[in-house]
Amino acid sequence: SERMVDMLSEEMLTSYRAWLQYEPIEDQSYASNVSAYLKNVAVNLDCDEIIDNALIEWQTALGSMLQMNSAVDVGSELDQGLILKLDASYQEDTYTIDSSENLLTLTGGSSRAILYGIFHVLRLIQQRKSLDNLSIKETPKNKIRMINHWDDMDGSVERGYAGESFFFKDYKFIKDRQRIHDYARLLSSVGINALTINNVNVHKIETELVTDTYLADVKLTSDIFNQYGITMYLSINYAAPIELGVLDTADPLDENVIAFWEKTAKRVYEVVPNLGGFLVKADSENRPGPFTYNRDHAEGANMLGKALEPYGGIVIWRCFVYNNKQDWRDRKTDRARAAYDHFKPLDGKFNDNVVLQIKNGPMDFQVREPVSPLIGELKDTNQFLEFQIAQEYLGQQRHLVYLIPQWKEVLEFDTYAKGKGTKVKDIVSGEVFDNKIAGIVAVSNVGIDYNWTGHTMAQLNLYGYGRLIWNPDLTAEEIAMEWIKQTFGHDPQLIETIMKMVMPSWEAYENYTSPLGIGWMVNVSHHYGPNIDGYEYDMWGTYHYADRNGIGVDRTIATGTGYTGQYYKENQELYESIETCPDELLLFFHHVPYTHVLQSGKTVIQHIYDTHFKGVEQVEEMIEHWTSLEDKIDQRRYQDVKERLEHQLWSAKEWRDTINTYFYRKSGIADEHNRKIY
Ligand code: GCW
Repeated sequence: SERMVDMLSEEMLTSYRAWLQYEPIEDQSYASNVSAYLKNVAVNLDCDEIIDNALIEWQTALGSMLQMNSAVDVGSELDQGLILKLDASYQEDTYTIDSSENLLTLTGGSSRAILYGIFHVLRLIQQRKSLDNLSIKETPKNKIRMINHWDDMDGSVERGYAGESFFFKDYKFIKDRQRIHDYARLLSSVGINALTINNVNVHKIETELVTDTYLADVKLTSDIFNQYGITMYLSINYAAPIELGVLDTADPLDENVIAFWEKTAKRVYEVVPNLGGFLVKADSENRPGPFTYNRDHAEGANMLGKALEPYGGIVIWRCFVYNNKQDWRDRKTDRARAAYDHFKPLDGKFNDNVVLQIKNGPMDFQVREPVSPLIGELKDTNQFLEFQIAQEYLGQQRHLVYLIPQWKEVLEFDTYAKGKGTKVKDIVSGEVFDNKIAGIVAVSNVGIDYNWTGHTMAQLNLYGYGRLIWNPDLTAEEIAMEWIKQTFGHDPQLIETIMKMVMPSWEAYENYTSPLGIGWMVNVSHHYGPNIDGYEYDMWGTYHYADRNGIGVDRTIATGTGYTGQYYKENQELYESIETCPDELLLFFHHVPYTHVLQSGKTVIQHIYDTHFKGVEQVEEMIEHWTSLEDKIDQRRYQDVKERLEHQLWSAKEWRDTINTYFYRKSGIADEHNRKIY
């Protein structure tokens, strides 16, 4: 039967190849310099499917870039070319690349490390870097580097902005698995080694993923990922015993429930022995959980942990637990407090194979939030940090927003958990508290669109996510630069121009949307476009408290919700005081009059006006930059980005005008520069 990929035109395939373009190398002197290293491959290790895939990648890439056929030999000695070998003393994902006199040696701690090393060399070549005198040693900072899909089996993707699922359609697994295979290549090329394929909101049919109805398909999918060194996990329904009609309770301490999960785990691992484990969203946004039975989350998670233990599986338990029915009159309940309030008291109570998954901020992937205070407070509990590559609140992949700068701020944040310099990146990597299981996960931004991510530029966020969590010390500039060269080529003007577009894009988005850390102000439920009072007057219960006098949420200990008290002293003091609280988070922590003067010297109201005019100008500049590249980019990708930029400009203006007029009319204070405000 015809594969979906075969139906893509050559033009679409260019988009589809993303950063694995392997464009023919035109620079002849570079080509001849590197060729000697590439002519032969000597494989001095036992081959498996991962190594096979690495070699296929190698040959495909070199065929395309250099029109050369790199001959593979098992067990031979070489004086020119690439030697692959394993070193048992290396960590699993560690590899080294050394070169001298036309000999390139790639040594890995495992087959997967060899695959990563192959991609590393190809990345160097795609960037036209020299292969002379290499002495590279790479060990990823994070052991688990994961993607979460929010795909449902009807084919839809919750918060998906790049078309439908390429795993499921009409409650079946899609038979054409080429797409999954190519996805696995993309992910492993940037070091991703784990993923879930189904939504954390597990509905009726998806509950059956752990049953014989679907297990054979789960296995087939898991195998494809395994062949690229990626371990697959499943999101499960906490209420599965009820949902599947087996029991009338899901109480984690009930014997029958325990037996149900033991039996389920046994069967799952019989069919899918390499499954990584389960991901669970419980007691959150109307999902069932242990609270129903007056049990705590440790009791809930540990019950599942025990069931998976015999098979080496792990339970990933999300901390996105909050009361979404907060009444506006109740000024003490604070959604921002919830993760900490629920999970801090349980520190040390979780099994060894349970890990808590914590969103980067206390709310929900807003353009600007402080770092979750729970990170650094769990001293005796495994944890994952959760980002969102899908741009749910950041323009839904219709706006160009480069997310790495935002994530870097999170990773570099000093929690002071063990004194000065206890950064988030060292906590989530497991180093600070010596965790057995540790890492970073993010919500996927891909779908069945021919370019994977809807917006071509959103490919950069997927690429960058992988690179950043492998090595958080890479700069946002380095990552963008690598991606541009591999995706669009080497023209210096092109590189410089795209850099000017992507680097300020997060700031631009923040400028024309919600100011000073207040967040939200989006349309309820679909979360696109401005609606300042959307959530304010909704029963979901997320507030900004703007009135004619002022705006902001008082989260201080002194007069507010006490949220600042969840931070270590240094940060607590920083945020508690209106004098020291950073401008960009002021309204997250304080309720102030519009005339309040920021550290920047501007009043809050003038800041709102200025940033909103500026944000729109920044998008206009992006468009100018992009149109200057028309001759340097293939039409498909050029048009794809151009259309979205034009929409972004329209949307940015809508934001600007909606926000400006709202606050002008609420405050009655005019713009100092007398610009047009409706
Ligand atoms: O960001 C919110 C989304 C929900 C999502 C939830 C979560 C999967 O609006 O769509 O549900 O977070 O993270 O669980």
